[in-house]
Amino acid sequence: MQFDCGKFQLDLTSPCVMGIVNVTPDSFSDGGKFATSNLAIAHALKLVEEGAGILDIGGESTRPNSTPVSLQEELDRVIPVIEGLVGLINIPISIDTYKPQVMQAAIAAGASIVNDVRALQENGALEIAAESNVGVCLMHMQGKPQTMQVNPEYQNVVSEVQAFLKERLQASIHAGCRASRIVLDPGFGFGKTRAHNITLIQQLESFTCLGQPLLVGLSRKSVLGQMTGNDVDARLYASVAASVIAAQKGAKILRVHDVKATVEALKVVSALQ
Ligand code: 7PM
Repeated sequence: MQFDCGKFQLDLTSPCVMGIVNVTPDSFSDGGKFATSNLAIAHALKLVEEGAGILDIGGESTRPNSTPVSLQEELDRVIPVIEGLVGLINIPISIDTYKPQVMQAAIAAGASIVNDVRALQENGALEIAAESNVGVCLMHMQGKPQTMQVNPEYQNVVSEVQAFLKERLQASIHAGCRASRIVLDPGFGFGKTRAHNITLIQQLESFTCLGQPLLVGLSRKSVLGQMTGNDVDARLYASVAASVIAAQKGAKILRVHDVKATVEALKVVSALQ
């Protein structure tokens, strides 16, 4: 089980932790662009030390319920961080964006993975992914970030999410992305109720029939808040439990905020499996 992303070939025999680096002025400082970039880079280096196998850099445009970020603002946030990190680390950098222009600039700056919550559906995104040799994460989302949590509905959430991912996988391969460059993600919390999220976790193993490595992002998400009653800043233990369960059900990449705790827990999972 190997994931080809740019110059990297990740061995996914044992699960890999993708550390989240949010580059948002409020999440790091109230200072200027330079201070924000430097704090994000310092945080990213800490996640590498803690054992991250991938860093996922995001300028917030993919977050549910967030005020949209302009193209220029997103570029100003993420590109300096990628440029600053690329010479310092030896693991793939992922760009969390759905905007083709951001993908292109990020790849030029040294990103090796495109993590797209819209699964390359924006005009031009498929072509950019195909023309480079980056890895791609295709994620499922129902609806648009602003309204997707209003009243998500499915006849059968598992088969509908799988059918969507299968279609996007085929479209990506048809556009010229080799299958070894593609990972799939059910998109927890993106147009899903608590019951939908739980069903998807319980039946995660059935997604392995799509033949691609699975990426799971449950870290600090509201479904874990609903289960524990905890606010977002107190969901560490719940997040680790969710990553462990996801790994046992076949997830190969765990997208998390808390890298050290997750890496340690997954070492135990690997040793005992
Ligand atoms: C508010 C709510 C802020 C949710 C941020 C989020 C995923 C992702 C995100 C995921 C992939 C977060 C999310 N979630 N990309 N980007 N999979 N591939 O928790 O589950 O970071 S944004």
